[in-house]
Amino acid sequence: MSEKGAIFLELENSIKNYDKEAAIEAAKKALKMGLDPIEVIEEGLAKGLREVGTRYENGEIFMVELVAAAEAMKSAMKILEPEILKRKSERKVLGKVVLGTVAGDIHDIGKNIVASLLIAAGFEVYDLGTDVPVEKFIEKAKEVKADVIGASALLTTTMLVQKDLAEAIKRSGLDVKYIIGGAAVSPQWAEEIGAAYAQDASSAVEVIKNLIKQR
Ligand code: B1M
Repeated sequence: MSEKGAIFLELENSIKNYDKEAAIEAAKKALKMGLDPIEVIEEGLAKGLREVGTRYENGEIFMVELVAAAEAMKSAMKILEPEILKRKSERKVLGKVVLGTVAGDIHDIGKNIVASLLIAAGFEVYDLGTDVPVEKFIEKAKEVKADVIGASALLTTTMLVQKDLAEAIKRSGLDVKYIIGGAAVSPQWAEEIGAAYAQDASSAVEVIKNLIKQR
């Protein structure tokens, strides 16, 4: 196995073993090797976390392990995020994005990656956090004159809030584009509710750039 493959496996295993210290060490090592932090997340940490999610779904582990894996991932993210932001290249603001995880949903790891990549790409990001009610997205978008609203959802139940938000955006008369994402979401769902869609954080940046071009 290549050195790169080995470190990705180390990252993945640190999450599968719920081992925060190992995750931090592996993230530091990956950066020292000069690896792209996004690749480090997607090819290492996130793979481990999704595997832990599957174990949970199959009843092989309990909530306490799921939480421990998420904490290990978040600790490693703290090492990687400054590196992502350092890559901020463009000086002019590309647009304003109001971002959040919808009401009823507290998953924020993926949403935070989207936020970091958008900032690094030159967007002004207003991250409303998690469990964000529809009205709060609308209020903030009005206040900052946002170009784009982005809503993340990881649960099949909270996906429905993305639809409520689509309807609220229409009612508000705001001239704003809308993008959704998160593990529960499919392109078909996005089409059904009239939103743009991105499968991962890197494509979210590209899709949002294109949405802004259409304005
Ligand atoms: Co939760 N959880 N969880 N969980 N959790 C899932 C989502 C689940 C699929 C696990 C499973 O059973 N297999 C399942 C949902 C089932 C369903 O509805 N279909 C589930 C469940 C059931 C639950 C609880 C209900 C469990 C319980 O209490 N019994 C509970 C819900 C709490 C709530 O929100 N109200 C719960 C709680 C938790 C923790 C708190 C323990 C923790 C979250 C910690 C945190 O985020 N701060 C957690 C975790 C970690 C997961 C899994 C394992 C991993 C999620 C993650 O961070 N992935 C997850 C399993 C899975 O997703 N397969 C699971 C890594 C991350 C990088 O990927 O978030 O997909 P992701 O983000 C990607 C893309 O989706 C995209 O870009 C990101 C980067 O590439 N993206 C966007 C994300 N947002 C975007 C927005 C965009 C565009 C792209 O535009 C705006």
